[in-house]
Amino acid sequence: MTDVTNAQGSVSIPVPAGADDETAAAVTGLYTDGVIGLKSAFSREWAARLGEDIDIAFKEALSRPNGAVGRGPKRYYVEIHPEQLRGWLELVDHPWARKVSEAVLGPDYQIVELGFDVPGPGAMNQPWHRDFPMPEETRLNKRLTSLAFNATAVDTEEDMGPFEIAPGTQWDLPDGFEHEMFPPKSAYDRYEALAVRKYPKQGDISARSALTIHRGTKNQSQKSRPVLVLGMDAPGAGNAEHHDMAVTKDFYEQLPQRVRDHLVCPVVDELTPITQKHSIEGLMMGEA
Ligand SMILES: O=C(O)CCC(=O)C(=O)O
Ligand SMILES: [Fe+2]
Repeated sequence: MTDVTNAQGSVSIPVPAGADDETAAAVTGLYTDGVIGLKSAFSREWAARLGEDIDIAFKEALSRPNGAVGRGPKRYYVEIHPEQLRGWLELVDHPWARKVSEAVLGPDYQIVELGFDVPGPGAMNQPWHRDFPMPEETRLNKRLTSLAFNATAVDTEEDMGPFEIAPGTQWDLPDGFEHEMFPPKSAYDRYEALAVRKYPKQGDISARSALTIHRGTKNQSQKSRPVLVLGMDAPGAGNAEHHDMAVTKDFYEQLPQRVRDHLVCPVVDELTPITQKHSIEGLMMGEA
């Protein structure tokens, strides 16, 4: 194991024994920067289809009470079921996604969340944040217990309010953080100095620790920038209980066993549209 030293001390990088170069680079990237990417993981057509499916799910969610949660002005988050995306199986079964999940979270990693963010025209800078409080296993033992994969539905352009992330800050202790997720304004200079803006294109995917401090920035264009979020947990990480994802029996039966092995959600006769719970993020980022 190699060690990396950062503001919080030393963190050893748990590259699994016998890992190939791609896996070693991925684990190293997630333990150092806290974010990694794979260009052209899918075709542009795949991403365009993702955009169409998000569009349908977004309209459906906006049509009912609490179908979408506001995460700041003109910015929404919607949680959906796997069957609402034609490309879900290809995404969770992508060799890179499988490899990265297994190397960081172990062979029994769990698929726990599916949703999308839609920052629309007029969306503002979000407060710098992590998506949930740092778990004890991360604080005490410097181990990541979850990952968020992102897939953009559109090519990201400068005026669309790109996603911004501060590499290395997944290890930041939540000193003075509101709700253990939102660093104090006095720390913003540091995050801004570290910040990297991401410009993924259709077909690109990324993986990050949701603890790495990040924000969506101000969308000055007339276009929205829909992005898919796929959440993976190590067993026991506890994020599944915050989500309502489910699959139907028919859908489940058609999945390869290697995908079923990572599904911990209920298998049901009929899907219920997901109602978004009132979240601290919604509150802190300003209701839309
Ligand atoms: O704008 C993005 O890409 C991410 C938004 C985000 O981080 C959030 O809503 O938690
Ligand atoms: Fe976030």
